[in-house]
Amino acid sequence: MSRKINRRTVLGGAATAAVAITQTAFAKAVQIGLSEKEIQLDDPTKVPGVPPGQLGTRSTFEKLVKSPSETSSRTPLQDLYGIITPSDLHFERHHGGVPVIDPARHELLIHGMVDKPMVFTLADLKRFPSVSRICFLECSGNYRGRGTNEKLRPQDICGLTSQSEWTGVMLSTLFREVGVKPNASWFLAEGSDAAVMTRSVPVSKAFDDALIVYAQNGEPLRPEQGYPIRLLLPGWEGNASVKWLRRLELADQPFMTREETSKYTEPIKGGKIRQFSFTIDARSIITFPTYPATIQKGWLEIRGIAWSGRGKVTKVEVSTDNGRTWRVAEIQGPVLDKAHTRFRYLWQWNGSETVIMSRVTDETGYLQPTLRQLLDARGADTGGYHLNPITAWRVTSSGQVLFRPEV
Ligand SMILES: Nc1nc2c(c(=O)[nH]1)N[C@H]1C(S)=C(S)[C@@H](COP(=O)(O)O)O[C@H]1N2
Ligand SMILES: [Mo]
Repeated sequence: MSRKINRRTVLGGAATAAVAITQTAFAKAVQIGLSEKEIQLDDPTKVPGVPPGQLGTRSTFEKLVKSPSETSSRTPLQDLYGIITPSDLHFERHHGGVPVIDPARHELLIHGMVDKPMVFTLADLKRFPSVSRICFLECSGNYRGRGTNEKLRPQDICGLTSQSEWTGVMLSTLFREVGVKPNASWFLAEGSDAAVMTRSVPVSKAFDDALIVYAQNGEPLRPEQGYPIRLLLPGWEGNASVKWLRRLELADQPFMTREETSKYTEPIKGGKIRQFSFTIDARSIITFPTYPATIQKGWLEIRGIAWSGRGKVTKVEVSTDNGRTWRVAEIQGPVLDKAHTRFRYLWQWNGSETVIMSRVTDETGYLQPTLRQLLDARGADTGGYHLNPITAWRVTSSGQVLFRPEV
């Protein structure tokens, strides 16, 4: 029996010549087990197309998905272009799930060491001067790569970083409104999810570049990103950017919450623990060619992203000989502060087995280290936070690209 189908079979024979095979019908055909190749599409010039709809769709031919676990889901970095992460592909990390919050009843309380404690509704927040900026958000637990698994994609290794254009109000504006006392040096940020996430943040970050955001890539924040409002600390570990924000309390010392004592701290040499390590260190990763790609002999463009929580990316270097020599890659603008930045490097693969990798330097002069250098500096048992090592990919002589696990 032929598995060829057309719009008539998919639409149950009821189709008339005026009905095109819609995305939905096409998706249905894929769902019943037919591959795109087996589906006989109509000549698109011979049938009317689908009329405009209320929402746009992504092509059924594109399989862009996050890879969810119980606690997080990861951005498919290897499948994306440019520097903005589509909102539905922004990574997610929730400690108590995504709450449903009615924006009309949601309020933000700012109190503690302030002249005038105040409660802001969402409408109040939107009346303040609005600011938009593009920056990345990355979980400090964004590393996987030790072990023996070669079948890891960029998404699996470091998919807990995404980038959006965020819109909201500067936290400094609100702090001036309530009159933060001169001796207030820390503030607590509290979320209204089931985890009631709390973190202490230095007041200096508020007067630097912290935002209370209510929009992402031109639309209200997504529920997964903290609808209706979240704290956004550009360049700092994602955990401190408290989602579903409901309360800020000013004090003259940190609050020592669970997330900054038992969690989100790193063991370092000498039996010590590093605490409040907020800044995301510079990192880069090749996103093409990587597992599961297969390449052909000849010219190809090595592509990737680089970023730093300390400012702008100034240089990216690529090695195509397992780190023996490094060549400067081209940086593709825009180069923004604390933002994913694209790089590319034209490479002629001669068909022999090799290892390719990238490393970034940021505007403070910091150079991305190897895992070995990181562990030597911090101690081998430093745990899983703030690991930003150079990531290497093995190209076999048949052109298969595999992750090269760290040793
Ligand atoms: N209220 C609240 N805020 C939170 C979290 C949470 O579970 N609850 N997770 C934190 C962690 S660990 C990270 S990495 C980021 C993830 O943000 P995203 O899900 O928008 O990518 O949000 C942070 N803010
Ligand atoms: Mo996180």
